[in-house]
Amino acid sequence: MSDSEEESVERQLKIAFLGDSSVGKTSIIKRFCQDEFTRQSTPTVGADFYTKHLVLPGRQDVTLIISDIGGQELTGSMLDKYLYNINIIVFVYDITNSPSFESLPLWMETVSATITNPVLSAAFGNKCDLEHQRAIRTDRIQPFFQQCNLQNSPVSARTGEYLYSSMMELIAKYLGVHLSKVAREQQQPVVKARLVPPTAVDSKRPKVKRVHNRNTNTAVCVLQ
Ligand SMILES: Nc1nc2c(ncn2[C@@H]2O[C@H](COP(=O)(O)OP(=O)(O)O)[C@@H](O)[C@H]2O)c(=O)[nH]1
Ligand SMILES: [Mg+2]
Repeated sequence: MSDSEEESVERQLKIAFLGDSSVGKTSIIKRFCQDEFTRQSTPTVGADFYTKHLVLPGRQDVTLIISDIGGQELTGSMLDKYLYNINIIVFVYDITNSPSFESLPLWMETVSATITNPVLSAAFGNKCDLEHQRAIRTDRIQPFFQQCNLQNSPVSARTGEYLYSSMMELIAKYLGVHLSKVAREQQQPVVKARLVPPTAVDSKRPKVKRVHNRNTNTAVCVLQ
C-alpha cells in the first residue's frame, strides 16, 4: 500500500431526507450538493439520489450518497428499499407550516417500523429565512425534540444559513471525528442581502414634521 493510500481513509455514508412534501428536502440537498436554489418546485416522485465528496480532518475521504425521498413515501411501499443500510436520517419540517411539524411523529414511527439497523437521526427546521412567518412556536418545538432526544437545527436552503455547519456536525458525529469551528463552517456560504435603493428606503421612513409650540415658543418634532 502506498503512503497516500495509507493516509487516506475512504468511507461511504448514506443519508436520507424525510418529511412532508414542500418542506424543502430537494432544495436542502441541492443547496448542499450543488450550491444552488430555485423557487420552482417539482414534487419528487419516489426518490432521487445525489452524491457529494467531502474530506474531513485526518484526511478522511467521505462519499455521501444522499436520498431525496418524496413526501408521499410516508404511505408508499418502497420506503424500506430507500432506507436500506442508511446511516443518517434527517427529518425535515418547514417552520412556516405547522402540519409539517405535526407529522414528524408519524414519520419517526414509520421509520422505526421500517429499519432495524442503528441510525443517527436529526431534524432540520427549514426556511429559517422566513422567521417572520414562523407558524410553530419555539416553546412547542424544544420539549418535543428533547423528549425524542433529537438534535434540531434551523436551516435555510434559500440562503444556505446553518445548513453546511449542521450537515458537517452530523457527519462528524456519526464518524466520531472532532470538527473545529473553522472546519465546521469551512463551506458556509456568505449570506447575500439585496441592496435596497435609497429612494425606496426614504419613502418608508416616517415623515418628521416640525410643530411650533406657542406656549414655550420652541419647535418640537413628531413622527408620523
Ligand atoms: N423561502 C424559502 N423557500 C424554500 C426554502 N427551501 C425550499 N423552499 C421553497 O419551498 C418549495 C418546496 O421546496 P422543495 O425543495 O421542492 O420541497 P420538497 O417537496 O420537500 O422537496 C419550493 O418553492 C422552494 O423554492 C427555504 O429555505 N426558504
Ligand atoms: Mg422534493
